[in-house]
Amino acid sequence: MLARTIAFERVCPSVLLMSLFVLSGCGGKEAAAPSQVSPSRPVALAEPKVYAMKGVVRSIEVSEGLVTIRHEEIPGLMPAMTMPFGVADKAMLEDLEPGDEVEGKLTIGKGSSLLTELTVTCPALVPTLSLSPKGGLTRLDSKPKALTIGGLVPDFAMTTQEGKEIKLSELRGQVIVLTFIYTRCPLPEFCPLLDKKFRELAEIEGRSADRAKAVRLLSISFDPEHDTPTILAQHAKIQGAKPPLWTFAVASHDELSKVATCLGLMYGPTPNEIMHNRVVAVIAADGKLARLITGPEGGTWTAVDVSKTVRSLLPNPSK
Ligand SMILES: [Cu+2]
Repeated sequence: MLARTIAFERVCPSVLLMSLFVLSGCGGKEAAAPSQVSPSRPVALAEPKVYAMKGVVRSIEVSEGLVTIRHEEIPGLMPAMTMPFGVADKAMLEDLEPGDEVEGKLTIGKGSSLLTELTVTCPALVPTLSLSPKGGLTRLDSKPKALTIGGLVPDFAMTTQEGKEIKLSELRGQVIVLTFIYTRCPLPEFCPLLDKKFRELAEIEGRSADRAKAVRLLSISFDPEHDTPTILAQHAKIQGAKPPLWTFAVASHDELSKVATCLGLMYGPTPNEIMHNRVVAVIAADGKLARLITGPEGGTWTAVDVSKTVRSLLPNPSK
């Protein structure tokens, strides 16, 4: 696997060409879900011992010299978990991004532990690079501006699982929870996980008829070459999705480009799959962005929590 020690923003063009290959290795490799975050607990050993560590960066505190990593099992030391690590050289943290897959050496000595030789093996999908729907990466001139909370979500057209052409703006009046998926996704932590969370959300929102009418869950496919309305309808049935509360739809790449950048969505094909990140947007009844879930939170958000956001946007929040 290629190593990266500089941020994507500063990647040279030749590295850009290789990046799609690098990205194709990302996705389903995160360590088993940790149930808790525990502080770094040094183990007293007579002689310092060095362990190889692999994981995904969750957060970085450069001034503290700390990086929180959801790491895989470290044989002989500890099971997979999320925990902060101290680093010898704070400069090592400056170019890290949450979501970066990393490798390093963990030295456990007398009453201390230290992370060294930290390298990025697979960069996080950060929105300074755009994955072209036709394949390959396009470098954007500047980091695209994500829509700020309260900004109007740009309109775009899509076709529902019933084959009906609709525009996002036609759904004004309802609180919309929108995500992007493709039905062939092989990575359990990506589209199948988003489907599962939407299923839970649909179950919560569907408990009262009034609430179900006021809310629309939209799973939009970015794979129009495969995800026809018929395939979406089959997929919806498997998911137990009952439109209109939970509707599947598909949009063309041109239409998706109207919202992808401002919602931080990136997707693009590799030989075996479509690489993409996870984005969930909660849109208020007036069409304005109320909440945007991207980055690592794209995989950790809960239906109960998003449902609270939805409830806060309804005219009668007690419903
Ligand atoms: Cu996927």
